[in-house]
Amino acid sequence: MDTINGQNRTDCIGYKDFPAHVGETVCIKGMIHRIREMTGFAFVILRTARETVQCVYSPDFSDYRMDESVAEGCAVKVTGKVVKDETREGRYEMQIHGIEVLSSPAEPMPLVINKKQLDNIPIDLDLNLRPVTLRNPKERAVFKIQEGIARGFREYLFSQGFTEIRTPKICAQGAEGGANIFKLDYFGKQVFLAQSPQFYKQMLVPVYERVFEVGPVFRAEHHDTSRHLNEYISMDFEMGFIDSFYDIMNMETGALKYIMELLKKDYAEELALWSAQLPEIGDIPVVKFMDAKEVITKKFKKKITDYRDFEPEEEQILGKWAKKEFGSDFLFVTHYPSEKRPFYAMDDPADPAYTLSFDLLFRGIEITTGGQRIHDYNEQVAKMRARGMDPADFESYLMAHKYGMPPHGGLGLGLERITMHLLGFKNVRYASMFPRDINRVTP
Ligand code: AMO
Repeated sequence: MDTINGQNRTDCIGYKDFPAHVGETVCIKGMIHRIREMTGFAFVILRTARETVQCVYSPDFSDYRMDESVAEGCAVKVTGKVVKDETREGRYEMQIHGIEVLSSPAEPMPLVINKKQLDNIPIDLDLNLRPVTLRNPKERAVFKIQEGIARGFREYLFSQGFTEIRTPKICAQGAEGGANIFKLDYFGKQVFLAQSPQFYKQMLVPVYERVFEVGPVFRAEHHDTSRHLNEYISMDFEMGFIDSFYDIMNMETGALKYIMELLKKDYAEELALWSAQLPEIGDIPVVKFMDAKEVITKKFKKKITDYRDFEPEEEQILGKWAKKEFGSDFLFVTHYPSEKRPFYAMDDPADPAYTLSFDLLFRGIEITTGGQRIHDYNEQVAKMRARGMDPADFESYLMAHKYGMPPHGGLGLGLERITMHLLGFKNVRYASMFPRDINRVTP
């Protein structure tokens, strides 16, 4: 390998290049995933960035003789001839002429990673061994699919004139209220880890009109639940000059349609490993919060104990209802009670007890919160005061309102939550590469 103008050049090719090199001698690099000894020959399965590649060793192919230094877990460069795989239509393999071992593992694998899927191991063991368990192609596929979701979100918003932003994660104030905020000692001063990029994305609306961010946010969740992480990836956008919060719901619908198309096109193999069913997205049904509560009591005969928010079981009921009634995996619920929404949410002028806000449920779990925000300075200050907040603590945020901002709104979509429900996981931790929960900060 030599370096020209800062670019690495290697004579090796990838599996995708195999069809163009049939009959030629080439090389490929990868990790030895599996060795299957047969009588008189052996399969050496290489794990490359995205594929597993079948290489066949036989003394008939060349003078090269494979020995014990070639073992599972080795990083290798394999040289050989590309041929069509006679047993599998449309697949190619390599007849080995030589293997150069680039590095060898110090110890054997702590568990079997080279089967179709990991054995049924406890979640804690899986997560403790993530640097290894992720090498299993089915496990690896989760985060390739997740890449596709974030990529789709990004690509769609670029196509709609959004600007990508990166905002601070060390903040002077919490944006979402509540007790689930991490406090941090900052050279003797108390600061906080960002619960969301809410303030910054709003501040940037008068600058760029439409902004988005895909980045980590932090929530000090005190309970161990199957749907909460202490650090998760939030996909946020904020847009100016909206006519109503329905503009935001439309933008999200467009983004979700684009994401599903992209997954279908570019991530089919990974989805197949999980037998994942992509949702069809047409017009997503919309129901008002109080009407949804009525559906739960009247149609499902469940007694409501809290009229300010949904219990997880109620969301599941609504998920089933949306599927049965509208054939939709998604449901927008709008007009949440003001009491349960943050201070920046705009109240509905028609009934200020409710907000111009929404959640999106996907297969019965909340994946998005969004809505219209207060843009008027005096209105925002008044709402803060009514909640016992001191506007002086939010001076830099309120600068945006003070010096003028357009009607605007936006949303936050939890990347792990959508991944979890797309792949049918029971626990959100499976959808986080290196999850952080109340008991876990490693790996
Ligand atoms: P909210 O707090 O509802 O809204 O969060 C938005 C979305 O983020 C996901 N989410 C979580 N995912 C994993 N673990 C958690 N602990 C967790 N908490 C939330 C959910 C949720 O729907 N600023 C607003 C958004 C906005 O209005 O723009 C906000 O953060 O998918």
